[in-house]
Amino acid sequence: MNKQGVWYVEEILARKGCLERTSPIGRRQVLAANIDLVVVVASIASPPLRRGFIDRALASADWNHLPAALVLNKIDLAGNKGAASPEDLENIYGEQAGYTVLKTSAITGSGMEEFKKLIQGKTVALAGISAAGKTSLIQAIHPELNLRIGAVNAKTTKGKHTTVSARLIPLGKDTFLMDTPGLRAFSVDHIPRNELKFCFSEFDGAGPCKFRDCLHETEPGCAVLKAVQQGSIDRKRHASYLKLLHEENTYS
Ligand SMILES: Nc1nc2c(ncn2[C@@H]2O[C@H](COP(=O)(O)OP(=O)(O)OP(=O)(O)O)[C@@H](O)[C@H]2O)c(=O)[nH]1
Ligand SMILES: [Mg+2]
Ligand SMILES: [Zn+2]
Repeated sequence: MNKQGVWYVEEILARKGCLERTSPIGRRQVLAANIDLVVVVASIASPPLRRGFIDRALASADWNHLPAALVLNKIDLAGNKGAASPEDLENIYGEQAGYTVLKTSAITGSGMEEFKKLIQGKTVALAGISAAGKTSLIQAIHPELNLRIGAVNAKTTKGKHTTVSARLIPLGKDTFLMDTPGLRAFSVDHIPRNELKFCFSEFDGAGPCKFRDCLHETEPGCAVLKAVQQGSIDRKRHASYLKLLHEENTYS
């Protein structure tokens, strides 16, 4: 209140933890607000794992200083033809990039105790492409919820976009899980070009580059490029970074 006795807004508090993307029409879009943790859900097969999607979602969370974890779902399909290797992904996203990586199966129940522990006491947004198994994971925790679960199109191996709107589901006293519709695209055009490199946490550990403003592209004396060559930073992660760095208003 000022001296004249008029109320005015002193401060607008920043929304706690927002997950954002750039929408297909080029606007910044809040996918989930007031969350403590983003869990990127990816199925190791059926639909095939999309590394690009994972990297975008993780980068977006990072840019908003939001903790993120990766859940590799459908672990029961490991070893099947075309399935991604959970061990490789644990090494890349866990050991190298420092994220919590869990392996789950909503069908067999494998890894569900770890998943429950991860989300305990938090408000969590699930993000992933259609049919990764987001709703199935919630349903596995609370079978009585009777949520709609879709199938995978046998021909295209794509999901059918079963969940159509975001929904916050209370699980116990202080745990909330936000189920979200499967995303086709996760553009991060809203992240400034020169800040993208901070959204790939393993780049930090590579040591200083010769130039302080190094973009880790082709610069001489780049510690990140050296780490990629030596194998301590995954080549595909670096390729994802370069793709984001060079894309302008393209949505994939
Ligand atoms: N084999 C296997 N299938 C699973 C697993 N989790 C989910 N599924 C199947 O994957 C399909 C899609 O599951 P949903 O839970 O609807 O996927 P979603 O991520 O919520 O999909 P959208 O709502 O479209 O975004 C269903 O046929 C599930 O039965 C799993 O751990 N293993
Ligand atoms: Mg769903
Ligand atoms: Zn560099």
